[in-house]
Amino acid sequence: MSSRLIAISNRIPIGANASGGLVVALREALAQSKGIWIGAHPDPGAGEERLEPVEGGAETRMAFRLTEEEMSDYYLGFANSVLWPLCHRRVDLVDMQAAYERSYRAVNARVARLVAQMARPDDVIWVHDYHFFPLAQELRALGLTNRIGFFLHVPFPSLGDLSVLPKPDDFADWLADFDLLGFQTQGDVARCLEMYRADPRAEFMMDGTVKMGSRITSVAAFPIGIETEDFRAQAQEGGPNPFGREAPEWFIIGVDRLDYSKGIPGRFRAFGRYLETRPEGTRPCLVQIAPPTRDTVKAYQDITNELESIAGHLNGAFAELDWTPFRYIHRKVERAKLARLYRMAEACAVTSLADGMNLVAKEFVAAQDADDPGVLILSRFAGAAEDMSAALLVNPHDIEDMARAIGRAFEMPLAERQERNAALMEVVERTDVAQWADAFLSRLRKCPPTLFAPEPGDAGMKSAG
Ligand code: GDG
Repeated sequence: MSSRLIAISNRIPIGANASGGLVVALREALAQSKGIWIGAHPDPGAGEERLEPVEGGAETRMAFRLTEEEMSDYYLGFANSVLWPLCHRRVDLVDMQAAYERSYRAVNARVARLVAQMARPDDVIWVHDYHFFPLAQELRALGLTNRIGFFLHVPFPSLGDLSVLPKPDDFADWLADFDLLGFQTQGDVARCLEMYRADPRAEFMMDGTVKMGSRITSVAAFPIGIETEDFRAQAQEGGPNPFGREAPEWFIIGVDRLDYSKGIPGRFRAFGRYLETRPEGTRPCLVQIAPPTRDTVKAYQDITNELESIAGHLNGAFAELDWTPFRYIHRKVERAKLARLYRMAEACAVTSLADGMNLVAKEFVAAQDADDPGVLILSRFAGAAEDMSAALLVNPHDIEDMARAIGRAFEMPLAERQERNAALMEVVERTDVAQWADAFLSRLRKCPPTLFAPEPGDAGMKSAG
Protein backbone atom coordinates (compact mmCIF):
# COMPACT_ATOMS: atom_id res chain seq x y z
CA MET A 1 0.00 0.00 0.00
CA SER A 2 1.30 3.47 -0.82
CA SER A 3 2.07 5.84 2.03
CA ARG A 4 -0.55 8.21 3.48
CA LEU A 5 -0.67 11.89 2.60
CA ILE A 6 -0.81 14.44 5.41
CA ALA A 7 -1.81 17.87 4.05
CA ILE A 8 -1.42 20.99 6.18
CA SER A 9 -3.02 24.31 5.30
CA ASN A 10 -3.99 27.31 7.36
CA ARG A 11 -7.72 26.69 6.94
CA ILE A 12 -9.52 23.42 6.52
CA PRO A 13 -12.95 23.14 4.98
CA ILE A 14 -15.78 22.83 7.46
CA GLY A 15 -18.92 20.93 6.47
CA ALA A 16 -19.74 18.48 3.69
CA ASN A 17 -20.47 21.15 1.09
CA ALA A 18 -17.14 22.96 1.25
CA SER A 19 -16.00 23.69 -2.32
CA GLY A 20 -13.11 25.33 -4.12
CA GLY A 21 -10.24 24.05 -6.22
CA LEU A 22 -7.83 23.28 -3.38
CA VAL A 23 -10.53 21.44 -1.44
CA VAL A 24 -11.35 19.20 -4.37
CA ALA A 25 -7.74 18.55 -5.37
CA LEU A 26 -6.59 17.72 -1.86
CA ARG A 27 -9.70 15.72 -1.11
CA GLU A 28 -9.02 13.45 -4.09
CA ALA A 29 -5.36 13.02 -3.23
CA LEU A 30 -6.23 12.36 0.42
CA ALA A 31 -8.95 9.86 -0.45
CA GLN A 32 -6.52 7.88 -2.62
CA SER A 33 -4.03 7.52 0.23
CA LYS A 34 -6.44 7.42 3.22
CA GLY A 35 -4.77 10.63 4.24
CA ILE A 36 -5.35 13.37 6.80
CA TRP A 37 -5.96 17.10 6.32
CA ILE A 38 -4.78 19.29 9.18
CA GLY A 39 -5.63 22.99 9.51
CA ALA A 40 -6.79 25.74 11.85
CA HIS A 41 -10.38 25.67 13.03
CA PRO A 42 -12.14 28.92 12.09
CA ASP A 43 -13.26 29.39 15.71
CA PRO A 44 -10.66 30.29 18.32
CA GLY A 45 -9.81 28.05 21.27
CA ALA A 46 -7.27 27.86 24.06
CA GLY A 47 -4.31 26.82 21.88
CA GLU A 48 -4.69 23.21 23.03
CA GLU A 49 -1.94 20.64 22.38
CA ARG A 50 -4.30 18.38 20.51
CA LEU A 51 -6.06 17.97 17.20
CA GLU A 52 -9.80 17.54 17.05
CA PRO A 53 -11.68 15.72 14.31
CA VAL A 54 -13.77 17.91 12.03
CA GLU A 55 -16.93 16.38 10.59
CA GLY A 56 -18.15 16.73 7.06
CA GLY A 57 -15.54 15.35 4.71
CA ALA A 58 -15.05 11.86 3.31
CA GLU A 59 -11.35 12.30 4.13
CA THR A 60 -10.07 12.63 7.73
CA ARG A 61 -9.91 16.28 8.79
CA MET A 62 -8.23 17.30 12.02
CA ALA A 63 -8.19 20.87 13.38
CA PHE A 64 -6.06 22.76 15.85
CA ARG A 65 -7.39 25.87 17.59
CA LEU A 66 -5.65 29.21 17.59
CA THR A 67 -6.12 31.48 20.59
CA GLU A 68 -7.62 34.96 20.02
CA GLU A 69 -4.13 36.34 20.51
CA GLU A 70 -2.68 33.98 17.89
CA MET A 71 -5.44 34.91 15.43
CA SER A 72 -4.31 38.47 15.86
CA ASP A 73 -0.50 38.04 16.11
CA TYR A 74 0.19 34.94 14.00
CA TYR A 75 -2.60 35.09 11.39
CA LEU A 76 -3.46 38.77 10.93
CA GLY A 77 -0.03 39.84 12.23
CA PHE A 78 3.02 37.97 10.96
CA ALA A 79 1.26 36.02 8.18
CA ASN A 80 -0.88 38.82 6.76
CA SER A 81 0.81 42.04 7.84
CA VAL A 82 4.43 40.92 7.30
CA LEU A 83 4.65 37.92 4.93
CA TRP A 84 1.71 38.77 2.64
CA PRO A 85 2.96 42.30 1.83
CA LEU A 86 6.55 40.98 1.61
CA CYS A 87 5.54 38.37 -1.00
CA HIS A 88 3.43 40.93 -2.89
CA ARG A 89 6.21 43.52 -3.19
CA ARG A 90 4.60 45.93 -0.72
CA VAL A 91 7.31 46.14 1.93
CA ASP A 92 6.02 49.66 2.64
CA LEU A 93 2.98 47.96 4.24
CA VAL A 94 4.99 45.56 6.42
CA ASP A 95 4.02 46.00 10.06
CA MET A 96 6.89 44.35 11.91
CA GLN A 97 6.27 43.60 15.57
CA ALA A 98 8.26 41.28 17.84
CA ALA A 99 5.04 39.74 19.23
CA TYR A 100 3.94 38.79 15.71
CA GLU A 101 7.18 36.94 15.00
CA ARG A 102 7.09 35.16 18.37
CA SER A 103 3.54 34.02 17.77
CA TYR A 104 4.36 32.80 14.24
CA ARG A 105 7.24 30.70 15.53
CA ALA A 106 5.16 29.37 18.45
CA VAL A 107 2.21 28.35 16.24
CA ASN A 108 4.54 26.61 13.78
CA ALA A 109 6.25 24.78 16.65
CA ARG A 110 2.89 23.67 18.09
CA VAL A 111 1.54 22.53 14.72
CA ALA A 112 4.77 20.55 14.21
CA ARG A 113 4.26 18.78 17.56
CA LEU A 114 0.68 17.94 16.59
CA VAL A 115 1.69 16.64 13.17
CA ALA A 116 4.51 14.59 14.73
CA GLN A 117 1.98 12.89 17.03
CA MET A 118 0.02 11.67 14.00
CA ALA A 119 2.72 11.00 11.42
CA ARG A 120 3.96 7.51 10.60
CA PRO A 121 7.47 7.17 9.19
CA ASP A 122 6.35 6.57 5.60
CA ASP A 123 3.72 9.34 5.45
CA VAL A 124 4.25 12.05 2.87
CA ILE A 125 3.65 15.54 4.25
CA TRP A 126 2.44 18.42 2.03
CA VAL A 127 2.55 21.89 3.61
CA HIS A 128 0.66 24.81 2.04
CA ASP A 129 1.55 28.45 1.92
CA TYR A 130 3.26 31.27 3.75
CA HIS A 131 1.63 30.56 7.11
CA PHE A 132 4.01 27.61 7.50
CA PHE A 133 7.43 28.56 6.11
CA PRO A 134 9.28 27.18 9.21
CA LEU A 135 7.18 24.01 9.63
CA ALA A 136 9.66 21.54 8.08
CA GLN A 137 12.44 22.91 10.26
CA GLU A 138 10.29 22.33 13.34
CA LEU A 139 9.37 18.82 12.16
CA ARG A 140 13.02 17.89 11.46
CA ALA A 141 13.93 19.15 14.93
CA LEU A 142 11.44 16.63 16.30
CA GLY A 143 13.26 13.89 14.40
CA LEU A 144 10.92 13.43 11.41
CA THR A 145 12.63 12.10 8.30
CA ASN A 146 9.47 11.94 6.18
CA ARG A 147 9.30 13.42 2.72
CA ILE A 148 8.00 16.96 3.28
CA GLY A 149 6.91 19.19 0.40
CA PHE A 150 5.87 22.83 0.37
CA PHE A 151 3.71 24.73 -2.10
CA LEU A 152 3.70 28.51 -2.08
CA HIS A 153 0.42 29.91 -3.46
CA VAL A 154 1.69 33.52 -3.54
CA PRO A 155 4.73 35.04 -5.31
CA PHE A 156 8.20 34.26 -3.99
CA PRO A 157 9.63 37.47 -2.51
CA SER A 158 12.46 39.26 -4.25
CA LEU A 159 15.92 38.97 -2.71
CA GLY A 160 16.17 42.63 -1.68
CA ASP A 161 12.77 42.56 0.03
CA LEU A 162 13.76 39.60 2.22
CA SER A 163 15.91 42.02 4.21
CA VAL A 164 12.78 43.29 5.96
CA LEU A 165 12.63 40.02 7.92
CA PRO A 166 14.18 40.16 11.40
CA LYS A 167 16.69 37.42 10.48
CA PRO A 168 16.72 37.16 6.67
CA ASP A 169 19.07 34.13 6.62
CA ASP A 170 16.51 32.10 8.57
CA PHE A 171 14.23 32.16 5.53
CA ALA A 172 16.67 30.12 3.41
CA ASP A 173 17.13 27.70 6.33
CA TRP A 174 13.40 27.27 6.83
CA LEU A 175 12.90 26.33 3.19
CA ALA A 176 15.97 24.06 3.04
CA ASP A 177 14.32 21.59 5.41
CA PHE A 178 11.65 20.77 2.82
CA ASP A 179 12.45 18.06 0.25
CA LEU A 180 10.48 19.80 -2.49
CA LEU A 181 9.65 23.49 -2.91
CA GLY A 182 6.80 24.04 -5.38
CA PHE A 183 6.01 27.46 -6.84
CA GLN A 184 3.40 28.82 -9.23
CA THR A 185 5.76 30.01 -11.99
CA GLN A 186 9.27 29.81 -13.39
CA GLY A 187 9.68 33.41 -12.23
CA ASP A 188 9.15 32.28 -8.61
CA VAL A 189 11.61 29.41 -9.08
CA ALA A 190 14.18 31.90 -10.40
CA ARG A 191 13.71 34.21 -7.39
CA CYS A 192 14.09 31.31 -4.97
CA LEU A 193 17.28 30.13 -6.69
CA GLU A 194 18.59 33.71 -6.66
CA MET A 195 18.19 33.70 -2.87
CA TYR A 196 20.27 30.51 -2.59
CA ARG A 197 22.85 31.82 -5.07
CA ALA A 198 23.37 34.80 -2.80
CA ASP A 199 23.83 32.52 0.23
CA PRO A 200 27.45 31.31 0.63
CA ARG A 201 26.22 28.21 2.51
CA ALA A 202 24.22 26.90 -0.46
CA GLU A 203 25.64 24.54 -3.10
CA PHE A 204 24.02 23.82 -6.46
CA MET A 205 24.05 20.15 -7.46
CA MET A 206 24.34 18.82 -11.03
CA ASP A 207 20.67 17.79 -11.08
CA GLY A 208 19.53 21.34 -10.20
CA THR A 209 18.81 20.63 -6.53
CA VAL A 210 20.09 22.91 -3.76
CA LYS A 211 22.25 21.61 -0.91
CA MET A 212 22.32 23.38 2.45
CA GLY A 213 24.30 21.51 5.10
CA SER A 214 23.13 17.91 4.87
CA ARG A 215 19.80 18.82 3.26
CA ILE A 216 19.03 18.54 -0.43
CA THR A 217 15.99 20.39 -1.78
CA SER A 218 14.33 20.28 -5.20
CA VAL A 219 12.77 23.47 -6.55
CA ALA A 220 10.17 23.44 -9.36
CA ALA A 221 7.11 25.20 -10.78
CA PHE A 222 3.66 23.58 -10.55
CA PRO A 223 1.14 26.11 -11.93
CA ILE A 224 -2.15 25.65 -10.10
CA GLY A 225 -5.48 25.48 -11.91
CA ILE A 226 -9.19 25.01 -11.38
CA GLU A 227 -11.67 22.14 -11.69
CA THR A 228 -12.16 23.01 -15.32
CA GLU A 229 -14.93 20.59 -16.28
CA ASP A 230 -16.94 21.29 -13.18
CA PHE A 231 -16.70 25.04 -13.59
CA ARG A 232 -17.59 24.89 -17.28
CA ALA A 233 -20.65 22.78 -16.46
CA GLN A 234 -21.72 25.26 -13.78
CA ALA A 235 -21.40 28.19 -16.21
CA GLN A 236 -23.48 26.37 -18.84
CA GLU A 237 -26.23 25.39 -16.44
CA GLY A 238 -28.28 28.50 -17.05
CA GLY A 239 -30.75 29.97 -14.58
CA PRO A 240 -32.32 33.35 -14.00
CA ASN A 241 -30.51 36.41 -15.35
CA PRO A 242 -28.46 37.63 -12.35
CA PHE A 243 -29.16 41.24 -13.38
CA GLY A 244 -32.94 40.86 -13.53
CA ARG A 245 -34.21 43.77 -15.61
CA GLU A 246 -31.01 45.80 -15.14
CA ALA A 247 -28.82 43.85 -17.60
CA PRO A 248 -26.02 46.01 -19.02
CA GLU A 249 -25.55 46.26 -22.82
CA TRP A 250 -21.86 45.38 -22.63
CA PHE A 251 -19.94 44.63 -19.47
CA ILE A 252 -16.52 43.82 -18.20
CA ILE A 253 -16.26 41.83 -14.98
CA GLY A 254 -13.75 41.91 -12.12
CA VAL A 255 -13.79 39.34 -9.28
CA ASP A 256 -11.31 39.60 -6.43
CA ARG A 257 -11.04 39.35 -2.69
CA LEU A 258 -10.72 43.03 -1.81
CA ASP A 259 -6.94 43.06 -1.52
CA TYR A 260 -4.42 45.78 -2.35
CA SER A 261 -2.42 43.28 -4.44
CA LYS A 262 -5.25 42.95 -6.98
CA GLY A 263 -4.87 46.43 -8.51
CA ILE A 264 -8.58 47.29 -8.34
CA PRO A 265 -8.25 51.09 -8.01
CA GLY A 266 -6.10 51.22 -11.18
CA ARG A 267 -8.68 49.07 -12.99
CA PHE A 268 -11.44 51.51 -11.99
CA ARG A 269 -9.39 54.48 -13.17
CA ALA A 270 -8.64 52.73 -16.47
CA PHE A 271 -12.34 52.08 -17.01
CA GLY A 272 -13.02 55.73 -16.24
CA ARG A 273 -10.39 56.71 -18.81
CA TYR A 274 -11.98 54.34 -21.33
CA LEU A 275 -15.40 55.93 -20.73
CA GLU A 276 -13.96 59.30 -21.76
CA THR A 277 -12.91 57.91 -25.14
CA ARG A 278 -15.58 55.29 -25.83
CA PRO A 279 -17.59 55.29 -29.06
CA GLU A 280 -20.50 57.67 -28.84
CA GLY A 281 -23.82 56.20 -27.71
CA THR A 282 -22.32 53.12 -26.02
CA ARG A 283 -23.09 52.35 -22.38
CA PRO A 284 -20.56 49.85 -21.09
CA CYS A 285 -20.39 48.78 -17.43
CA LEU A 286 -17.72 47.52 -15.09
CA VAL A 287 -19.20 44.94 -12.72
CA GLN A 288 -16.83 44.48 -9.79
CA ILE A 289 -17.37 41.76 -7.19
CA ALA A 290 -15.00 42.28 -4.28
CA PRO A 291 -15.93 40.50 -1.04
CA PRO A 292 -14.18 41.80 2.08
CA THR A 293 -11.19 39.99 3.54
CA ARG A 294 -8.90 40.56 6.58
CA ASP A 295 -10.92 43.70 7.22
CA THR A 296 -9.55 44.39 10.67
CA VAL A 297 -6.10 45.10 9.15
CA LYS A 298 -5.60 48.81 8.43
CA ALA A 299 -4.19 48.34 4.91
CA TYR A 300 -7.43 46.54 3.99
CA GLN A 301 -9.61 49.26 5.51
CA ASP A 302 -7.63 51.83 3.50
CA ILE A 303 -8.11 50.02 0.17
CA THR A 304 -11.85 49.58 0.89
CA ASN A 305 -12.22 53.32 1.50
CA GLU A 306 -10.15 54.19 -1.56
CA LEU A 307 -12.25 52.00 -3.81
CA GLU A 308 -15.55 53.35 -2.50
CA SER A 309 -14.35 56.86 -3.08
CA ILE A 310 -13.16 56.16 -6.66
CA ALA A 311 -16.37 54.32 -7.59
CA GLY A 312 -18.49 57.12 -6.11
CA HIS A 313 -16.47 59.80 -7.85
CA LEU A 314 -16.48 58.09 -11.26
CA ASN A 315 -20.18 57.24 -11.13
CA GLY A 316 -20.85 60.86 -10.21
CA ALA A 317 -18.88 61.95 -13.27
CA PHE A 318 -20.28 59.50 -15.84
CA ALA A 319 -23.64 58.02 -14.73
CA GLU A 320 -26.93 58.97 -16.37
CA LEU A 321 -30.34 58.64 -14.77
CA ASP A 322 -30.74 55.29 -16.56
CA TRP A 323 -27.12 54.08 -16.67
CA THR A 324 -24.67 53.27 -13.84
CA PRO A 325 -21.26 52.46 -15.35
CA PHE A 326 -19.64 51.19 -12.12
CA ARG A 327 -21.47 48.38 -10.31
CA TYR A 328 -19.42 47.57 -7.27
CA ILE A 329 -20.53 44.74 -4.98
CA HIS A 330 -18.64 44.49 -1.71
CA ARG A 331 -20.13 41.10 -0.81
CA LYS A 332 -19.58 37.47 -1.64
CA VAL A 333 -21.60 36.23 -4.61
CA GLU A 334 -22.73 32.61 -4.79
CA ARG A 335 -20.44 30.45 -6.95
CA ALA A 336 -23.06 29.30 -9.49
CA LYS A 337 -24.06 32.93 -10.08
CA LEU A 338 -20.42 33.91 -10.49
CA ALA A 339 -19.96 31.24 -13.18
CA ARG A 340 -22.99 32.56 -15.06
CA LEU A 341 -21.78 36.16 -14.78
CA TYR A 342 -18.41 35.19 -16.28
CA ARG A 343 -20.19 33.60 -19.23
CA MET A 344 -22.41 36.62 -19.80
CA ALA A 345 -19.54 39.12 -19.59
CA GLU A 346 -17.95 40.50 -22.76
CA ALA A 347 -14.59 40.81 -20.97
CA CYS A 348 -12.86 40.15 -17.68
CA ALA A 349 -10.18 42.36 -16.11
CA VAL A 350 -7.44 40.86 -13.93
CA THR A 351 -5.10 43.72 -13.09
CA SER A 352 -3.07 42.40 -10.13
CA LEU A 353 0.09 44.25 -9.15
CA ALA A 354 1.42 40.92 -7.87
CA ASP A 355 -0.37 37.55 -7.80
CA GLY A 356 0.79 33.96 -7.34
CA MET A 357 -1.42 32.63 -10.14
CA ASN A 358 -4.93 34.18 -10.18
CA LEU A 359 -7.68 31.62 -10.58
CA VAL A 360 -10.25 34.17 -11.73
CA ALA A 361 -8.42 34.34 -15.09
CA LYS A 362 -8.79 30.56 -15.48
CA GLU A 363 -12.40 30.49 -14.27
CA PHE A 364 -13.37 33.20 -16.77
CA VAL A 365 -11.87 31.26 -19.68
CA ALA A 366 -13.46 27.97 -18.59
CA ALA A 367 -16.89 29.64 -18.37
CA GLN A 368 -16.90 31.01 -21.95
CA ASP A 369 -19.03 29.90 -24.85
CA ALA A 370 -16.38 28.80 -27.40
CA ASP A 371 -18.56 30.10 -30.27
CA ASP A 372 -18.92 33.60 -28.83
CA PRO A 373 -16.29 34.02 -26.12
CA GLY A 374 -15.43 37.05 -24.01
CA VAL A 375 -11.97 38.63 -23.85
CA LEU A 376 -9.52 38.19 -20.99
CA ILE A 377 -7.47 41.26 -20.01
CA LEU A 378 -4.63 40.00 -17.83
CA SER A 379 -1.90 41.71 -15.84
CA ARG A 380 1.68 40.78 -16.72
CA PHE A 381 2.26 40.64 -12.97
CA ALA A 382 -0.15 37.74 -12.34
CA GLY A 383 1.44 34.29 -12.36
CA ALA A 384 -1.26 33.25 -14.86
CA ALA A 385 0.35 35.51 -17.50
CA GLU A 386 3.34 33.16 -17.78
CA ASP A 387 1.22 30.56 -19.62
CA MET A 388 -1.84 32.57 -20.67
CA SER A 389 -0.08 34.75 -23.21
CA ALA A 390 -3.09 34.64 -25.57
CA ALA A 391 -4.88 37.07 -23.22
CA LEU A 392 -4.62 40.83 -23.75
CA LEU A 393 -1.62 41.34 -21.46
CA VAL A 394 -1.47 44.71 -19.71
CA ASN A 395 0.76 46.70 -17.40
CA PRO A 396 -1.39 47.38 -14.30
CA HIS A 397 0.75 50.42 -13.46
CA ASP A 398 -0.20 52.07 -16.78
CA ILE A 399 -3.80 53.39 -16.82
CA GLU A 400 -3.65 54.29 -20.53
CA ASP A 401 -2.46 50.80 -21.45
CA MET A 402 -5.37 49.22 -19.54
CA ALA A 403 -7.87 51.69 -21.04
CA ARG A 404 -6.61 50.81 -24.54
CA ALA A 405 -7.00 47.08 -23.77
CA ILE A 406 -10.63 47.66 -22.71
CA GLY A 407 -11.17 49.44 -26.05
CA ARG A 408 -9.61 46.53 -27.94
CA ALA A 409 -11.78 44.04 -26.06
CA PHE A 410 -14.85 46.11 -26.93
CA GLU A 411 -14.01 46.04 -30.64
CA MET A 412 -12.37 42.64 -31.03
CA PRO A 413 -13.70 40.66 -34.04
CA LEU A 414 -15.33 37.30 -33.35
CA ALA A 415 -12.59 35.28 -35.12
CA GLU A 416 -9.87 36.80 -32.94
CA ARG A 417 -11.90 36.21 -29.77
CA GLN A 418 -12.40 32.58 -30.72
CA GLU A 419 -8.73 32.06 -31.54
CA ARG A 420 -7.53 33.61 -28.27
CA ASN A 421 -10.10 31.72 -26.23
CA ALA A 422 -9.14 28.35 -27.78
CA ALA A 423 -5.45 28.96 -26.97
CA LEU A 424 -6.32 29.99 -23.39
CA MET A 425 -8.65 27.03 -22.91
CA GLU A 426 -5.83 24.68 -23.88
CA VAL A 427 -3.75 26.12 -21.00
CA VAL A 428 -6.64 25.94 -18.52
CA GLU A 429 -7.25 22.28 -19.38
CA ARG A 430 -3.57 21.37 -19.26
CA THR A 431 -3.12 22.94 -15.80
CA ASP A 432 -6.27 21.52 -14.20
CA VAL A 433 -6.11 21.37 -10.39
CA ALA A 434 -6.17 17.54 -10.28
CA GLN A 435 -3.12 17.43 -12.56
CA TRP A 436 -1.42 20.03 -10.39
CA ALA A 437 -1.82 17.89 -7.26
CA ASP A 438 -0.71 14.72 -9.10
CA ALA A 439 2.37 16.42 -10.53
CA PHE A 440 3.43 17.82 -7.15
CA LEU A 441 2.88 14.61 -5.22
CA SER A 442 4.52 12.30 -7.73
CA ARG A 443 7.58 14.60 -7.75
CA LEU A 444 7.63 14.68 -3.93
CA ARG A 445 7.40 10.90 -3.69
CA LYS A 446 10.46 10.65 -5.98
CA CYS A 447 12.63 12.93 -3.81
CA PRO A 448 15.53 11.03 -2.25
CA PRO A 449 14.68 10.00 1.32
CA THR A 450 16.09 11.86 4.31
CA LEU A 451 18.14 9.20 6.05
CA PHE A 452 18.47 10.96 9.38
CA ALA A 453 17.14 14.10 11.01
CA PRO A 454 19.85 16.78 11.03
CA GLU A 455 21.69 17.47 14.24
CA PRO A 456 21.27 20.88 15.86
CA GLY A 457 24.01 23.12 14.49
CA ASP A 458 23.83 21.56 11.03
CA ALA A 459 23.80 24.43 8.52
CA GLY A 460 20.53 23.13 7.08
CA MET A 461 18.85 23.22 10.47
CA LYS A 462 19.32 26.21 12.68
CA SER A 463 17.85 26.48 16.14
CA ALA A 464 14.23 25.45 15.88
CA GLY A 465 13.21 26.90 19.20
C1 GDG B 1 -4.26 32.74 -3.59
C2 GDG B 1 -3.20 33.50 -4.42
C3 GDG B 1 -3.53 31.87 -6.27
C4 GDG B 1 -13.75 35.71 -5.25
N1 GDG B 1 -14.86 36.41 -4.96
C5 GDG B 1 -15.86 35.52 -4.83
C6 GDG B 1 -15.34 34.24 -5.04
N2 GDG B 1 -14.05 34.38 -5.29
C7 GDG B 1 -13.15 33.26 -5.62
C8 GDG B 1 -12.74 33.30 -7.07
C9 GDG B 1 -11.47 32.45 -7.03
C10 GDG B 1 -10.93 32.76 -5.64
O1 GDG B 1 -11.97 33.33 -4.88
C11 GDG B 1 -9.79 33.76 -5.70
O2 GDG B 1 -8.68 33.09 -6.18
P1 GDG B 1 -7.41 33.89 -6.73
O3 GDG B 1 -6.48 32.90 -7.31
O4 GDG B 1 -7.89 34.88 -7.75
O5 GDG B 1 -6.80 34.70 -5.53
P2 GDG B 1 -6.44 34.47 -3.93
O6 GDG B 1 -7.67 34.32 -3.12
O7 GDG B 1 -5.58 35.63 -3.58
O8 GDG B 1 -5.61 33.10 -3.88
C12 GDG B 1 -3.49 33.35 -5.90
C13 GDG B 1 -4.47 31.10 -5.35
O9 GDG B 1 -4.14 31.33 -3.97
C14 GDG B 1 -4.39 29.59 -5.60
O10 GDG B 1 -3.09 29.10 -5.48
O11 GDG B 1 -3.99 31.76 -7.61
O12 GDG B 1 -2.49 34.01 -6.66
O13 GDG B 1 -3.18 34.89 -4.06
O14 GDG B 1 -11.77 31.10 -7.09
O15 GDG B 1 -13.76 32.78 -7.87
N3 GDG B 1 -16.09 33.13 -5.00
C15 GDG B 1 -17.43 33.27 -4.72
N4 GDG B 1 -17.98 34.49 -4.49
C16 GDG B 1 -17.26 35.64 -4.53
O16 GDG B 1 -17.79 36.73 -4.31
N5 GDG B 1 -18.21 32.19 -4.68
